Amino acid sequence: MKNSKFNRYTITAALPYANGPLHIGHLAGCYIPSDIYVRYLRSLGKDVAFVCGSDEHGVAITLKAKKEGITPQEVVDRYHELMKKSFEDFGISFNHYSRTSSKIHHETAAGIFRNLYDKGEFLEQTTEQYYDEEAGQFLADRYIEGTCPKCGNENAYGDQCEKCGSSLSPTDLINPKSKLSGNTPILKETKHWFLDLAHYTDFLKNWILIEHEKDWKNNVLGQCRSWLEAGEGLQARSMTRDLDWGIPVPVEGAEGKVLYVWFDAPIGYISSTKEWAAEKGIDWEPYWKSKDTKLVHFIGKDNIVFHCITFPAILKTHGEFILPDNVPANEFLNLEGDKISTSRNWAVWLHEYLEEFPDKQDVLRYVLTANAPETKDNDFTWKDFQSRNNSELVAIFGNFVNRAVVLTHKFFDGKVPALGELNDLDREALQQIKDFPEKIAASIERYRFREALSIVMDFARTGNKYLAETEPWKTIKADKERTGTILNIALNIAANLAIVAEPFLPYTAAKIYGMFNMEGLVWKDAGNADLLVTGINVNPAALLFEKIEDNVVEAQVNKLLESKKQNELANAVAAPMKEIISYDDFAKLDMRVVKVLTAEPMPKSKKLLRLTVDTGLGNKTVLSGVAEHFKPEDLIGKQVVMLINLAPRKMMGVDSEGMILMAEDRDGSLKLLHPNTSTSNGSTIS
Ligand code: B3M
Ligand code: ZN
Repeated sequence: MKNSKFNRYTITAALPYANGPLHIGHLAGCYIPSDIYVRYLRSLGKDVAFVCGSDEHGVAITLKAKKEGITPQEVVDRYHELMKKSFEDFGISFNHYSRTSSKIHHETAAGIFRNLYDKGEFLEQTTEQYYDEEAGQFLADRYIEGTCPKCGNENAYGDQCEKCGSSLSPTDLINPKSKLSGNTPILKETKHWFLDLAHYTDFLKNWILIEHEKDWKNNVLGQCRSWLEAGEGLQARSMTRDLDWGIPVPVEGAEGKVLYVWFDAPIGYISSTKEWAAEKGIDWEPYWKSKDTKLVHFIGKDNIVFHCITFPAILKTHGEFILPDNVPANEFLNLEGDKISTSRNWAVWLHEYLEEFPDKQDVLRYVLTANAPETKDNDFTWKDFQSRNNSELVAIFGNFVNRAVVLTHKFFDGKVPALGELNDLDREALQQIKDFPEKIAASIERYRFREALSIVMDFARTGNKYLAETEPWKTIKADKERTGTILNIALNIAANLAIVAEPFLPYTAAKIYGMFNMEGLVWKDAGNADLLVTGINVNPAALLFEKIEDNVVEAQVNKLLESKKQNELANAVAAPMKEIISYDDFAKLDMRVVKVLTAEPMPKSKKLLRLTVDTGLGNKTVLSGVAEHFKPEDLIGKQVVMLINLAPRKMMGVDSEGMILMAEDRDGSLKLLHPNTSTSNGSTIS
């Protein structure tokens, strides 16, 4: 980046929908990668605007409001604050975090729509759209679900299939169903404003597939290629919706209609920049309009079409804006082998993580980067989290820094010792201090954060190896000066390590800076072996990482499994009804309230309990297959329901003279049926 043609950087991270808390998939998808990149740029001293904000429009919000029985405004107010706080808590260092319900955003988005409208860019078309007659509403985007015509996913949305990434129109869906009523919708005419994307094909092909063929990621190019080269070509897409939540369409004859959320949301990056610049008292325009500004959009793979096709088409038509230099999209992160899902509560929520692992932000940042879904979907597991913490952060990174600092205190009273005569090992270590930062920078600049982080760890390994080979704990006995040289070099490796680790592990870097009293160091200082000058004080070693025990991660896995179970229960369907019977069939059953007098396990049986019950007509013996569900004392003295005229059946040499009736819950557990007040034994049930 030394001879970069750019003087300014506008870095955006996708605006998360304000319809739920943030989870690890969000962090891994775009917020950690963008934060690493931005911290690196800032460390280089670059002029950066890192902007984001809550996406507060669209059906994602109105559906959530309906589900919770609150207003869309209440939904976005609640989650905007929660998300903003989670970002801060994890050190995602936005310059500005805005929201699309803000006035400045409404004005900016409406202004851009109007600009395109005045240029005659929209096709005004009356088409047939799906309409839910029961709800009295058109079904935009996520109000409708059906089968994806491209991949067969049965839960594709009206605007997009999250499984294969295809962008869709509601009428593309096979077997469409309204999310409001579950009904099959009807088609009804309505007027909308369409962006004729076909008209941009040549420009997009040239810009993406030729100009950026070499520097964009393969997963991004691949998706773009499939849209741009698809047989039917790019389709016109409606930029307006029949909804009552969003930015009103700023033209006549559009009452009751709002801008499509994917029209306004990317413009949120611009509004957020405007708001930031206004607060700082600077001009926002160079960040979006100067050719020497590098614009980079960090997103997840389901957002590729909107950032590579639609938004650039809008920016290009408007004419004043720059286009993104890159759109580094990540694939998806799964959790313990299953797709992360808010509605199924299959997620690690950021606010909950921090409750259980306070001060371990960097551990999560580390694991999510080391295992980032950069080129393919990846899986987060708690086992991997534990082992990366224990065998990488603790055993390699933490151990190295700790040894350098502790030995300096032990042998040199906490003062950086002088560098004496050098041997080959020393010279090699000094060379590594020079080389590592450049290698790490090269990977960051190519958006290869996983690779960059693994080189950071190699740097820490180099430090450990150097100490193991030079053995300062041995040399101290005979040669204090030699020991001083070793620790001087080790401390300088640690100081360099802090600088290059800072974009990835900002909290850890701050602790190391604190130990070395070296606030204010930046990337250009890295590569120097004299960051810590002879004689300066090093503070006592601070704890960087600590071991995570098995029971801690097991508890996390159990929490997930429990939530999966609860969710399955909530969604399980009751057993289907048996065939209809006549009253006479029913009247044959003699069911009574009986009292359990004794209960004892049947010898040699795991399942059976032997009960004596008072039926009001005398005592009966019943063998009941409930030993795995109840202990004898759970039953003794209880009134329960029994079928007393069931033909006796011999089991294990004992006649069972009836059957105790119970409810079997959806999870297979058994529940006793009691009369709700005390009832005479032998009362009939009919
Ligand atoms: N809110 C979609 C999402 O969270 C959307 C991103 C907008 S970026 C301008 O996947
Ligand atoms: Zn699909």
